[in-house]
Amino acid sequence: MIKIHGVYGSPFVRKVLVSLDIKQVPYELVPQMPFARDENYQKLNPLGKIPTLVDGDLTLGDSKVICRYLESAYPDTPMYPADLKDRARADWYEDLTTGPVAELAAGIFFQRFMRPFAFKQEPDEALVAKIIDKQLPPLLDYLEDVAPADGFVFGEFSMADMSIASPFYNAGYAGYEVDAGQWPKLAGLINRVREIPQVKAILDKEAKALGLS
Ligand SMILES: N[C@@H](CCC(=O)N[C@@H](CS)C(=O)NCC(=O)O)C(=O)O
Repeated sequence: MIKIHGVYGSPFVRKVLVSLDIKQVPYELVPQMPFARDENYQKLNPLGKIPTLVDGDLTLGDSKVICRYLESAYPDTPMYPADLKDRARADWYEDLTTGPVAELAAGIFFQRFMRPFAFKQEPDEALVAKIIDKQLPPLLDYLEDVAPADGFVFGEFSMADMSIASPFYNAGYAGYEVDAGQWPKLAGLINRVREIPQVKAILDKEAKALGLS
């Protein structure tokens, strides 16, 4: 059975688990905290980051690479659009949002959620303000152009929607919501993705894991 090393609450693990659930592929979630500097885990993933997939003799350590492998291995319920250019667009949106957008959202989550609750430290509000006021808005403007007024980016729900929405659930745990007045289509998309049954199920599990419900 496929093993996913990680924990509920990571925006990157979330994408992978949703993809597996939508494709109805059984898996085992092997608990692995991020930032653990665990030597055994670093043998699986030298970056020490979560998630890591282990499928027999295959070990992969990045959510984008894992999701693309799952798409090739289990194509019957697609998570990426079939059209060549749309597929390239989906890859780009996934790279953008799993990279720079997720890093900024993770900054808010880390400062306002992890520091006070996990490390008993004060958040660096100056850093949070810089992210919210300066660094995120140009990316949100771009995503506002990508997001549809209704439905999903490529019609059917796909990894593009999941990748765009995922970092904002973490920022949400830290009290940050995309301003629906300024970025209405993006805010609407994030809410619609939350209602996908497999996404909702994972979000419910992580709310329990994070002590939020
Ligand atoms: N590009 C990676 C990012 C993974 C990532 O940054 N995961 C975080 C947890 S949410 C992590 O493990 N951080 C620990 C670290 O940076 O050492 C992916 O998409 O899987």
